[in-house]
Amino acid sequence: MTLAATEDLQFMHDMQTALSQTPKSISPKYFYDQAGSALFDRICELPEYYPTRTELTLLQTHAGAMAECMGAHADILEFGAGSLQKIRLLLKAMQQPARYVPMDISGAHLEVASLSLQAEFPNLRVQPLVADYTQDWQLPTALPGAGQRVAFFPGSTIGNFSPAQAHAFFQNCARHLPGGALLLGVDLVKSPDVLHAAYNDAQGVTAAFNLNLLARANRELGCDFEVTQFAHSAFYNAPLQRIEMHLLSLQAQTVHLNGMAYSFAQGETLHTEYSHKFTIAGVQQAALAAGLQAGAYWTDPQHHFGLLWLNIPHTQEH
Ligand code: AVJ
Repeated sequence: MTLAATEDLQFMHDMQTALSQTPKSISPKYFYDQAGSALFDRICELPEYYPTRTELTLLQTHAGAMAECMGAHADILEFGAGSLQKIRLLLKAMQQPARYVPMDISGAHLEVASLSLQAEFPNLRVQPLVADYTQDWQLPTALPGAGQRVAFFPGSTIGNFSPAQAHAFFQNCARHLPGGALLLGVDLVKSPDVLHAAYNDAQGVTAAFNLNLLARANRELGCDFEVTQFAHSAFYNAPLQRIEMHLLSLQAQTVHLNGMAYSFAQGETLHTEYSHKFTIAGVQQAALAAGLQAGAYWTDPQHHFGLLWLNIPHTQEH
């Protein structure tokens, strides 16, 4: 079976599960088909959406210090092959990076990203890895002679995880990267107004991004979502420190998938994303609970975004 077919089956299965549940909920990883990825790129350019440009500025400003933490000949793994812009800033500052392994569920996306990076860094060993970092993963074997293994997880994508999933993710890092480190980008807790605006932009790009999930299900799974009868809903859940995105049914309606009918009551939602917000101390504590040790961190003057260095201890020999 081809990879695309496997991905389709997984989407079909997960959408079926999503529609059968109460409350209805699906993984945000399904936002990122071609149309969704293009919309996400537009989100990153929006005046209200500060995370991307703040993180890029942090990387620009502190790439030297981060490269110093990495040391020479580091073996870099990136979760998601989203933004080559970010890894490029690090690679340029690093001392002879040994290898770059971008990990992504989308093989097509990975290939495009890898080829363009390889062209830019001809001496770098670029080794794409098709895997789902929201599950468990396997790493390629260590490179002989390489330096520290460093995982890079930018964009506050960790905010999509529940606290339990984030814990499992840290544990996987601890297990697979002993003696290495994790460089983690997180969106920080801030004024609810700033957060609300970032997910309810004036141009409606975030709304289009959210609603594209339904259009994608219609295209790929043969669903019959009436896209105009759903509304984008995004709000800050302050006690739980997270933005929640939902698709809100504007009327009572029925959707079909695979010959099965699923009903939505008026006002019922399909939950599509959590985007958790963090404090530096909170991340360090959560990482420590999985055995990772806090190192340096970098934030902007407004404390909108943070990049944290987390050391992974060598496994204890018994
Ligand atoms: C890529 C998951 C970090 O949570 O801010 C942007 C995705 N969702 N606008 C985020 C997103 C709505 C983004 N992450």
